Amino acid sequence: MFFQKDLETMKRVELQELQLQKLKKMVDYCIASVPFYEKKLKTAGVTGDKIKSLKDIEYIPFTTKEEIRDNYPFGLFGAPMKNVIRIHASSGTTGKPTVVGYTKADIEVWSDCVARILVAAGATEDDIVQVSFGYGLFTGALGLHYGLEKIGAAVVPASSGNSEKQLMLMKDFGVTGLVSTPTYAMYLSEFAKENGYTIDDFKLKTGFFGSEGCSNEMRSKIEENFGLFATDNYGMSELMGPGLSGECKERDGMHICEDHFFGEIINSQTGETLPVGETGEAVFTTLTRECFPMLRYRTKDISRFNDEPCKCGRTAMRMDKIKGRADDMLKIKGVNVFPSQIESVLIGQEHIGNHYQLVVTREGYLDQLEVKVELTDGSLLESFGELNNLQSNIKNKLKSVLGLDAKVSLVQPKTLERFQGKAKRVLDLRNLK
Ligand code: DLL
Repeated sequence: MFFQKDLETMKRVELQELQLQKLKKMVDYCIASVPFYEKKLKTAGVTGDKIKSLKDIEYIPFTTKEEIRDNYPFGLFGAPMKNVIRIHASSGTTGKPTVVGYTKADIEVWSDCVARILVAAGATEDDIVQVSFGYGLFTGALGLHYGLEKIGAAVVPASSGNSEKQLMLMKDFGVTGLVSTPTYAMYLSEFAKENGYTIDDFKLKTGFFGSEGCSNEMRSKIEENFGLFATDNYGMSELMGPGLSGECKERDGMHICEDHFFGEIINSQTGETLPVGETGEAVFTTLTRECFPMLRYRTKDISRFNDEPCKCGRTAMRMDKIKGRADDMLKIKGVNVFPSQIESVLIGQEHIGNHYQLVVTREGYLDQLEVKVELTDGSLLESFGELNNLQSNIKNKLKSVLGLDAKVSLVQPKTLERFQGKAKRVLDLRNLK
């Protein structure tokens, strides 16, 4: 099933020609409507007609999050306020949020993109879908909401929090689809068990999870707990929000809405563009956005593109699950470590739960990684032998995956923090910055 079949199955050469035409227009649009870009492109000597092929995009300088912040709040808007109909913002961990705006046409494109990924994942107009992302400035909830309405599904805008009520609605309304972060879905599924619900109380079929990474191991657990089929979808507020890419039922990469976004993979350190198939930082250029056009925006998210045909018939390039963020990648004793690698070791391990925390410290000149994991059964803490075995088992597995020694701390069940939005699992206490 497709939402916009012609666009989703377009021949790649035609798609690339369409991208080129849109890119040329976008460059001229940016020059005409955003003084920041006018200056930048002038310095680089780039105009729409100088772009003769998609490769010429490399003449355009990158745009960074810092530049968005420097133009807070509306400095990068390409549309006058009278044409802006929505404003979102991402909180960020420090300082002012990044603010993004949408015209009427932007909201249309956004909902189309989200509708595409929902249909690709199996959603239909018969579905009743609970949106358990927090409604507000965050793009996740309203983004999914509009996409769901576009396909005619019944939306239950539950927002996040109040897990008792979430489960009650899910059961009483016969909810068939769940939109949330994978962490919250995991938490809800455990909370359901603890509160006496069984899998038969729910009619869930599909989980549309996104906004943070999730290992395949963790996803399988959620699927098992809730009896659903889950897909991953990706996006970021600076580039519209959810809907940039999403998995189809083949689950072999997330199809990028390439007629609206042109993607590149670059070497994060050198800025050099890498060939399709190599892993690096994803960079996207919006091809149609009016209010918040972005040229070569550096996402800091690490992925890999794949332009091989997909069994589902969609021709759009796929991107691998996000491996981590260039700035989340931990460098421990000189070794590059992504939290996702640790998660894949932990989830599925017997006797331990699904919540963990990574604490990085520096003692003298030496980095230490502590992996805190919850036991599923607290009584194990009384058996030194068993505890020791479990600890060294995890330690060895981590060593073989990461290539470094980590301290493994097994803690009492339900003592680590739970999250209703994106999880914050890394505590880096090294003060390196
Ligand atoms: O999280 C947009 C979104 C909402 C996507 C709902 C999918 C579903 P931000 O809050 O701006 O926007 O955060 C963007 O979240 O740069 C990634 O690091 C991370 N992220 C988003 N989706 C995924 C995913 C939304 N599927 C940042 N896997 C991005 C891994 C993801 N990381």
